[in-house]
Amino acid sequence: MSTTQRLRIAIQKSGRLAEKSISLFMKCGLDFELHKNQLFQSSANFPIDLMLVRDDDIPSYVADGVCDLGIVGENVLKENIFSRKDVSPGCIEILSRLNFGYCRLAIAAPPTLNYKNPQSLQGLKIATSYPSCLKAFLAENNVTAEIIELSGSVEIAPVLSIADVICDLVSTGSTLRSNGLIETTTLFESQACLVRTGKILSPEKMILLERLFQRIRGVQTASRSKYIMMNAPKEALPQILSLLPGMEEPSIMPIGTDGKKIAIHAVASEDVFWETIENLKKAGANAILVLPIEKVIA
Ligand code: PRT
Ligand code: ZN
Repeated sequence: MSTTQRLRIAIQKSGRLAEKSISLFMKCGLDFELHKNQLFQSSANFPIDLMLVRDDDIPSYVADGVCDLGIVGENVLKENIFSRKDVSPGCIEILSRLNFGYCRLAIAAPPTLNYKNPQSLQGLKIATSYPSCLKAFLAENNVTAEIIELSGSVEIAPVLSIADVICDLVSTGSTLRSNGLIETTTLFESQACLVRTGKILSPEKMILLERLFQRIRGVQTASRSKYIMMNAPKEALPQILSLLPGMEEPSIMPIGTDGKKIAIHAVASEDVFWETIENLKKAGANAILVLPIEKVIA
C-alpha cells in the first residue's frame, strides 16, 4: 500500500500526553514496533504512521495537511488558533475529546494581591506561556495589562518580581501551592483531543479514518462501561433496575426451581460506585459481580 493511503497521525514524542496517546492506539488493536528517536512509527497491522513531534507543532502539521490527524491538548490548539500565526479555525477540527491530559488554564496570584475578579488584573504584569489565550481573555474583560511571555517555569515569575501574577496550566494545583500562589479565575478547561485536518482526505483515507474512529469510540465507551451480574428475588427487579446507571436491556433469567429468584446480567454505561452496590444489596441482590469491559461495538 502506498504511503498516500496510510493515515498519518501526529502525537507528542515525549511528555505528559505521549504514553497515553500510544496506549489509546494499542487499545484499538494497533501494533507498533516502537523505535526510540525515530520520527515515524508504523503500525504493522493497520495502515497508520504515527509522527512523533513536540506538542506545540501538532496543530500546524495537522492544519497544513502534513498529518491527517493529531492528538493534542485543547490548550495548545486554542493558543495556536488565537495567535492565528499557523492555524486558522477552519483548518483543523476536533473529532473527539479523549478523557486524558486534563488541566485548566487559570490565573494565579500571591495572596497579598487580594484578587477578586478579572478587573483586579488592570495595570498588572502577567507571566504566561499562553499569550494569545490571555490576550483574548483580557480583551473580553476590558482589562489592560502587560503580558510577559515565558516558555517555562512561569510559577516562579512573581517571586522573581518578573510579574505580579501568572496565567498557567493547573492540574493538581500543587505547583501553585508550593510557590505560594492562589488559583483564581479559570480561562478554560482542557484535555487531550483527537483533531483532523480541514483539508479534503481521499476516499481511501476517509474509510481508514472511519474505521479508526469507530475503534476509538469503542475503547472510550468500554472504559466507562461495566458488565454487572447479580442474583435477586424476582420482586426486587423494579427497584434494582432503578438503581443501575444507564442500564439497557438487561438479561433476566430464572434460577432455582421455585421461580422466586432471578439472575440479572447487564451493561451499565457509567461506572458502578460502591454506594450503588451497597444499595443493590439492600434491595435484595446478592452474588454481585462488576466486571470491566474491553471493547464495545454498537
Ligand atoms: O516537549 P513538548 O513541547 O512536546 O511538551 P511540553 O513540555 O510543552 O508539554 P507537557 O508534556 O508538559 O504537557 C503536554 C500537555 O499535557 C499540555 O499541553 C496539556 O494539554 C497537558 N497537561 C495536563 C499539562 C498538565 N496537565 C500540567 N499540569 N501540561 C502542563 N502541566 C504543568 C503546568 O504547566 C505547571 O507547570 O504542570 C504544572 C502544574 O501541575 P500541577 O499538577 O502541580 O497543578
Ligand atoms: Zn510543548
